[in-house]
Amino acid sequence: MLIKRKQGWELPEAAVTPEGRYLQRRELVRAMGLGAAALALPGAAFAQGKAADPSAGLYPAKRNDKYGVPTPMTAEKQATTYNNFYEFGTDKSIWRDAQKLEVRPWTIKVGGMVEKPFEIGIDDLLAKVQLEERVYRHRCVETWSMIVPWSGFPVRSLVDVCKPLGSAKFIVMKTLSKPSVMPEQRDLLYPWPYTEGLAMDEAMNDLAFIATGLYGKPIHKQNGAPLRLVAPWKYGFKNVKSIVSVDFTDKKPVSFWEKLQSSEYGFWANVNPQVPHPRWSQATEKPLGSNERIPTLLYNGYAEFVAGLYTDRKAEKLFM
Ligand SMILES: Nc1nc2c(c(=O)[nH]1)N[C@H]1C(S)=C(S)[C@@H](COP(=O)(O)O)O[C@H]1N2
Ligand SMILES: [Mo]
Repeated sequence: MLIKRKQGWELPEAAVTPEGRYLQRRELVRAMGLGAAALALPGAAFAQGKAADPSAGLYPAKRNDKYGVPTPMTAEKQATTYNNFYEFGTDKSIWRDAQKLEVRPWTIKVGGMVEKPFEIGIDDLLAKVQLEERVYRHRCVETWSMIVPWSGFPVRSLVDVCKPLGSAKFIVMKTLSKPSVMPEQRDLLYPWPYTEGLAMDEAMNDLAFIATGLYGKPIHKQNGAPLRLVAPWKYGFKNVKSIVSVDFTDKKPVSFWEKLQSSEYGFWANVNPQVPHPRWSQATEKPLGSNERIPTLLYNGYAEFVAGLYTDRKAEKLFM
């Protein structure tokens, strides 16, 4: 069921902006002599860092607990200050630098094997889908893990908006290319832009999710604003951040890490504690903020929902 909800920018401004900032902005706008007309352009003001996220009013979304609510939840501070986002740097402390990413305006280009290629703005996309919150496990191939509340919508809803041809077999998503803001993109040893994909039956599985929010708010830039993939039964690197293109194809795509090092990272990348990485064991993991390692679960604990996707793919390297 599709429900047209009010966009952030349709709400009275005071409802989405902390009062202090609301007043400040009014003063600022008045000082600039722009008056009421400028107040009607929160998207532009947001792009200049002067307004709340225009989608802020959509969060928090109602929680869907159909796939469980794993515990303990990782602290927001941990999940938003320990990140992998190589475009901004190869260590885990890129969160400050990632604030330079401008997430409005933000356009997603849809192409490949679709009825008709098109572009859609993030806020128009948000108006077409039903947002919900899901608490998912996340398991990085490096063996750290977390449990966080994403808000967003099933990948299937994105597919419905895109209208792929029946002959499409894979969905491919790419991160923004913008070396002026993402300095590591100048390092040509990496196959930028960051690219990931899912087989269509994986994409249509209800567990596959597009996150646009985190901890009941618009998703943080360091976590992949304004939209990122979340496939919780796979290693974290599948979860491509800050998506600007969605393509459909009948050829298996080669993803970023696979292109870089195919002996260590593959396309399927399903979590399996019994299949070690060539350089380390995958048997256990360290939750962010904890000092103890815990056992890693097959398909990261989601086998009952996704194992069936792979019964006819036994010949493939499903776990790397
Ligand atoms: N564009 C892009 N997406 C990315 C990455 C990246 O470096 N660039 N890192 C991946 C990896 S390895 C992980 S574990 C997760 C980390 O997500 P988080 O920082 O929100 O925890 O993002 C994934 N998506
Ligand atoms: Mo990762």
